[in-house]
Amino acid sequence: MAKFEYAPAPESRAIVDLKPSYGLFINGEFTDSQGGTAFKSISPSTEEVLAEVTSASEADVDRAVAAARRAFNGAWGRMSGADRGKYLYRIARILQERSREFAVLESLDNGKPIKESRDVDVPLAAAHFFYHAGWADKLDHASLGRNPRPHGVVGQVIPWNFPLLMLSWKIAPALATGNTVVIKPAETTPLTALLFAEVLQQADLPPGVVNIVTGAGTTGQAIVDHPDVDKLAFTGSTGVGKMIARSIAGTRKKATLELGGKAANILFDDAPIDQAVEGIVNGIFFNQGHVCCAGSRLLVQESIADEVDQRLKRRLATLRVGDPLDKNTDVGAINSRAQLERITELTAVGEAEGATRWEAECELPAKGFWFRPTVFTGVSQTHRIAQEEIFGPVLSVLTFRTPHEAVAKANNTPYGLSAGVWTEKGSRILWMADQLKAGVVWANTFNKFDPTSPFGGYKESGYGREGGRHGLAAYVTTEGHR
Ligand code: TAP
Repeated sequence: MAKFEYAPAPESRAIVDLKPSYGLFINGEFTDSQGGTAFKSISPSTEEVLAEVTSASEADVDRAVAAARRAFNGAWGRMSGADRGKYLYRIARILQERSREFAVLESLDNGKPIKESRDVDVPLAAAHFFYHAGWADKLDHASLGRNPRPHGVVGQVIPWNFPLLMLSWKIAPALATGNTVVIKPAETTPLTALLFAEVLQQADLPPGVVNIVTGAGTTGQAIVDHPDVDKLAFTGSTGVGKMIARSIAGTRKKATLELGGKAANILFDDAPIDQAVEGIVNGIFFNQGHVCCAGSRLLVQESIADEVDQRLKRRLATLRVGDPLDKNTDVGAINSRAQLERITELTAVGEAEGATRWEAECELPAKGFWFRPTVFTGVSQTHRIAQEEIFGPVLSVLTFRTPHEAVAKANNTPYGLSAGVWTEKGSRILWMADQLKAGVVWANTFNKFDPTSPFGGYKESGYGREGGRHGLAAYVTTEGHR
């Protein structure tokens, strides 16, 4: 098939005004660290240093928690829900006004294509603030229980795959319910969180309501271990989630954990195949596969396996991999060298274990961290690439004959975050959704997100829900549930 050539269509980065270095955002202002060190945030697509960022020390985390506590005991704690809502609306509108700036910065720091940061991450981040703004004065009517009240100071730790969006998932419900926040963005993607601090200043949010401390795992651990944090919200790997669960066991701290996944995207022989192929591509190659709910295992009914294989590979050959700021780019850079090494290692294991590897033919840029869209066929259930989260643009294909076999294979993983079902038959969709042990089941679509819809996992994918009324519930305590 002839491949169209595209002229480059780069988005200008002039809109982003990066400072050479950033402090910590504590009590409404940027401050220097007390005893912390500095680290560099680089662009994964060019390895260029974007800015120097502070690694917060335990003393810094302590200052941030103290500022959050003062704000909670002060004006914020006494504020009406209607007034809190006004701040959330203001933040949402400023995010919309500055959306291009956020999209460009997110693509620079994370490596994701601008069309994703522009059309998915930033609009959804604003939508989360709009949605939760609406709840702030209606909590008594949200069926959360009698007299819902905030926990107090909330500690939040987020990953690098959707930096601004995960920050919004965390901060918007916390503020709507009247809590105050100390949040740590991931080490490799701190820059949109620091730009968000400017939005908070612009919105005149009272000092200390949101504190942003940058750093690595030790900074996250300091938040988790701080005795004056009432609730924790974490998104990231199952390994770190388990450590957090262990370290708060026996304390009064509440926690929600949103961890990894190994979702099955299940394709029946009556499904519209071209539409399903788009859904498979979106399911695993969206955001370079750095998605906890990615459809990383394709379960395809045996009778159509060859046809799907051909159509899928033909479609993958048209994906454009490269400069994240180019508006034509479909697949951007892998977020870090460490993640690239993990993907490289696991895919080598896939070959060694006997699966057949196929890679899209494409030229990769000379600098930066890149990985070709990859498909493994002949995968069996025991292969590590069928069991472990690769968190990259790699699809493992398995086959099945009957719906029962599909369910058994789909559920045969320690995870349970999401799943997809492709079939024309409505009754089968309902039956499958009932059988699948997954927090979200998409039918004839994949990777759809909305702030009104609760998201979360079963088994090692964590506990608690984010989004919707269920997400609000995690941020309040009600009478009889202290
Ligand atoms: P994690 O290490 O779990 O990172 C998530 C967040 O936790 C980051 O902010 C991280 O800081 C912080 N953190 C690390 N150690 C901590 C500790 N002991 N206490 C408190 N916070 C801590 O994930 P990762 O290393 O970025 O990625 C590793 C694997 O996790 C990936 O390959 C992928 O499989 C999975 N992952 C899953 C998700 C989702 S959404 N489920 C997201 C990202 C990664 P640093 O950034 O500084 O390490």
